Order: sequence, then C-alpha cells, then structure tokens
Amino acid sequence: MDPAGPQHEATDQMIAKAGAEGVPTCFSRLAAHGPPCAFGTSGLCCRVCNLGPCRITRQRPRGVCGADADTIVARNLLRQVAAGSAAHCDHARHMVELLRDLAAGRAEGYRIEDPAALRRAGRLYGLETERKPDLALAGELADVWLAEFTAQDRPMRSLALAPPARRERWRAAGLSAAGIDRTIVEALHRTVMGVDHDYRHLLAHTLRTALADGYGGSAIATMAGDILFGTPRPVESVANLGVLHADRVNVVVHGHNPAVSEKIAQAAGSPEIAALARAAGAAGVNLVGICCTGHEVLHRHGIALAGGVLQQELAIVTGAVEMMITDVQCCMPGLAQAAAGYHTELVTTSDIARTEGFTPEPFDGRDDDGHARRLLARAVSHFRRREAARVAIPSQRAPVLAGFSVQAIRGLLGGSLRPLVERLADGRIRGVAAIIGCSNPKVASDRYAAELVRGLISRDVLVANTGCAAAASAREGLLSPALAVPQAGPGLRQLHEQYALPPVLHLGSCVNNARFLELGAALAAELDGRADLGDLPLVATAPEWISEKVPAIGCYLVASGVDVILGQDLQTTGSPNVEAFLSRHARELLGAGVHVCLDPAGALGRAMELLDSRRARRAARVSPTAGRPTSSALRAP
Ligand code: BF8
Ligand code: SF4
Repeated sequence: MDPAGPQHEATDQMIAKAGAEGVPTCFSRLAAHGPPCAFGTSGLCCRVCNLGPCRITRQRPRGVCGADADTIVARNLLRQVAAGSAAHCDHARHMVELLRDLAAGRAEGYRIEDPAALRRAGRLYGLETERKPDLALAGELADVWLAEFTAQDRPMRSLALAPPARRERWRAAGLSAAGIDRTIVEALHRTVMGVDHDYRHLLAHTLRTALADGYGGSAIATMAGDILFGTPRPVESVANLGVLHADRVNVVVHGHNPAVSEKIAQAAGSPEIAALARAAGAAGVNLVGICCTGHEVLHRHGIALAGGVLQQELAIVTGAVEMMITDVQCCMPGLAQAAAGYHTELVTTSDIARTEGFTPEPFDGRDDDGHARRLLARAVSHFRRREAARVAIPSQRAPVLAGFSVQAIRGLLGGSLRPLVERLADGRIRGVAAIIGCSNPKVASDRYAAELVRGLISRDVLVANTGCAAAASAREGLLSPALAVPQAGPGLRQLHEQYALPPVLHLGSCVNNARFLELGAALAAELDGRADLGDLPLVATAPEWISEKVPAIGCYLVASGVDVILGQDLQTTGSPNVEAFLSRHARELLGAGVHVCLDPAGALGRAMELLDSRRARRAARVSPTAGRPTSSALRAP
C-alpha cells in the first residue's frame, strides 16, 4: 500500500474542518496567542518566590533576591528536567507497583507475558533467576526496583545498565544519581529561592536528575512493560488519520500507560464487544492509538496508529470517534473543547489525571478486564449519536513495520549485534541516529523530521525512532521497508537484503528511548569490553520538542555520551554561560553536548560531521577533544 499523497494533508484537512466548524484546536489557539513571551523562551522569567516574579533585562540584570541570568536560566532548566524526569519515573513506579501486586496475587487479569524478559531483567540486577517461579522472581525484582526510588545514600543500581567506562566518568564527575525520588526532590529543593545559585552546580544536578530518568524511570518502565505485556517483535500495521473507519465504532487510546491500553486492546478483540457493535449497526469496533500509548499497542498488537500529539484533537474532528480513553501525559485539556463539538466521550483512566469534560474511570488493578469491556460497551452505545453528515475521515494511511526492541534487532541479525558493529566499524553503516521527541505546531510540522530521516538513511545512517517523531516517520511511509529501503544508501540496503533489518527502526514510546541506551550499551559491549557510548557513532535529534520530558531525555543522552541536536532552542538562550556549559563544557566532561540546528539541512550536516568524526576518532583511537566552539549560543553557525 502506497501512502496516498502527502501525508500531512490528512492533518491539514482536519485543521481546515475544525476551522470551518468553529472547533478550537491547538493550532487555532496557537495562532490566537501570537509570538510567545521572550522572557519565557529565553528562560529569564523567574517566579520561584514572591519577591518577584522577576524578569531579567540588561537594565535589571538581577532579580530582587540578587539572582542573575545564569542562576535563573539554570534553575528553570533544572525544574524542567526534574518535571520531565518525574513523568517518566512516576510512570515507571506505576508499572513496578503493578508487577509487585501481580506477584502478591493482587492484580487480577494481569500476568507475566514474557518470562524471558523477567529473567533477563533479574540477571541484570544480579538476582538468582533459574530456580524460582516467575511470580517469586517478579516480586523480588519489583522490590529491587522500588528501592531504586527510595535509595538515599547510594547510587542507583540501574546505572550499571551503562558500560563500565561511562559509569567511571559519572563517578569522576560526581554525577552518579542516588534514588529517583531523592534526586528529584533535591532538584526542587535546590531551586527554591535562596539555595543553589552556581549555574554549573545546578546544571550538574540537571544531568544527575536526567540520569535518574534514563537509567531509572525510563529503563525500568521499559523493562517492566516488556515483562508484563511482552517484548515487542516486528509487527505490521498502518498509520495516519485514515486508520479511522466510517462504518465502525472508533475508540482511541491516548497517553502513555501501557497497562490501561493493553486491557482495552484485549477487550476490543472480544466476540462479545464485536456482537454489541453489530447490534448497534456498526461493522465492528476499531481500536486505534494516539501518542505513546498508541506506540505501546502498535508494538505489541499491531493496532493502527492514528497519530501523535498534534493529531489528538484532529481525530475527534473527523466526527467519527465514539470514545477517547486517556491516561497520563500529553493529553491536552483542549480535547474537551474539541469533543464538545461532537458526540465523542472523553475518559480519563488515571487517578492522578482529572480534566473537566473527561469522565473519570480510574483503573485500579481490580477487575480491569471488566472495566475495559464496560467502557467499550459504552463507546458502542455512542455510535447511534454520530452525525453522519459531519463525518470526514482523511484517506491517508501509510503502511508501518514497528516492534524493534533490542532483542528483536538482535534476532533479525542472527542472534548477535556483530553484523551491525562490523558495518559501523568499516563505514558501510556510518552511524545510528535516534530521532525522537514531539511534533510542535510552532514549526512546519513533520517536515523537519521527515527530511532529516530521509537524508540520514540516504547517507547510510541507521535511524532509531521513538515517540511522536516515529509517528511522523510513520505518516511519511518511512516505517515501511518497501518505501524506505529504496531511499536508503547501499550499506543500509545491503543490511536489509541480508537481514531484513529496515533503515528506520521504530523503537517505541518516549520512555522506550531507554532502548536506544540499551542498544548503545550492547553495541559497545560487542565492540570491546572497555568501549563506551561516547566511542560509538551515535547521535540523537529532537526535531521539535514540546514536553519537559524531552529536555530530560536530551540531558540523559548527553550524559551518556551521545550528542543531541535540537531543532528548536532550549529555553536557555538568556544565559550564554548555561549554553556554553551544555555545548562545550559538557563535551569536555562527558564527550557529548547539545547543539541547536533550526533547519533540517543544518541538522543533517551536523549529524554527519559528528558521526564521521566519532568513527574517525575511534579508528585513530585518540581521546575525545573539545568540540568546535559554537559562539555564545548552542545554535549552529
Ligand atoms: O512521550 S513525543 S508529545 S507523546 S512527550 Fe508527548 Fe512529546 Fe509525543 Fe509521548 Ni514523548
Ligand atoms: Fe525574583 Fe529571586 Fe524570587 Fe526569582 S527567586 S522571583 S529572581 S526574587
């Protein structure tokens, strides 16, 4: 199946429909807002105490308390990274609690879907894994993981997921994060008025906090998800708004928690629900996903992906969605205004997420299967209220191959990453680039990501996609081997021919960026026992960022030795010192830094330069050197 016409047309059509029907969306609200506040975008607005709020200018270089631009910008960034890390880590906590409850017989309807993933994780933490039942091991592992949250005066054990050389670097730089909760609480304490004011000291804790996310929250959420719901394997599906069906009851799962969407997916496949749908005059129930919950069910069940963060309201604007079931993160409150214009019921399934206009339906581990069936039955009952004359579903849908866990990649390569390592060493593959993060309506959405991905694969750079950037690739047909392979260079084409490994690998949701860290560590181990992520031709790009989770991801990637190219500025431009720390000093300290390239051609050039210099450095076995100076800002010259 070829994608029919430019895929962003589906988005454009629904923006126009919303406009014609007077339904507000983030696009119309963005236009109404106009240019954002320059104090906010530069990080120079401080509102951490009531002596202020203070806005720093040349005439007023210090806040009322005496804090300067460096302190304020660094403090704001640390708060952002703490919040983004908290989101991933609290998600992980819920997964670990589910695992603990399952082990204790308190999570009815759940099971260990992937015992091999359980044993793999147990071994990583030094647990005896062979002579005990699954549930006993799951209970022990859950206890180990819960202790990662509460550890006070020791580093997180999960830091050992990184190569030894990287851990040594963190030890030397004092960046080894203690327990997740302590690290994040300390971030908030340090940024209260009158505590930590040295921007370098604040930024060190920013990196430490991000590490608690990458190797703590994100890695644990990923491993726990694989144990409970299965380690993803390659699976075919379709993506874009055209996955909605005019003759079926359309239900959208949206958010990040795989437990809820898993239960909905299981219930949606039941004959009982199909019979209800037929009795209501529909051809069946069509379950589709939005955002990272969408990636979770895509990866494990091949459920179609309607879109990323920018398609959430537009799915409703089709007029064909009976119910949208949300959990946590990236579920815009504006959904309520969009849904008010149609017959769509919005449901929130998380106890910590309430929004006016959403029906609270918390899933609590007791009878979640029954709860999922009752919700779907209610969705079916809404089908009769659909206004046929207002239904307009875009035709665009692109084929997708998803499900690339590290285990799946290794499996395709014949059981070992050696074929990839050899190609990275001799240059047939010039590197691996993670393309991650959100889609932002402030920029020409998706075009940056798509142009970059096309440029990278044509130059034989293997792309690892996650989150909304993966949804963007999906819409462009870049997650379809049949469409992507002809656009790839000879090295990637040969890799696909020999091993069926496509040029663009969909690694999963945003917490699954931990799979990129896992892939990096596995490649380093395959290269030689002393290698580190900083020695490998790895790079990451976040073309468009929205959520505070993305600066957190960017910081843990840099702390791991992976250069990060952003397509939009961080909110740090008000402090040249903070920007110099993130680009140059981080490079000296950690072998990687933050770069900003506002256009995809610049990002492509910078990515290739970084990858080639890493490969050359590795070949020459010289130690990392300071990067090219980038003047006062992170931006590419
Ligand atoms: O965690 S990429 S808009 S959906 S934050 Fe959110 Fe950004 Fe999308 Fe998933 Ni990730
Ligand atoms: Fe102003 Fe200082 Fe209070 Fe911030 S902490 S609002 S800079 S007085």
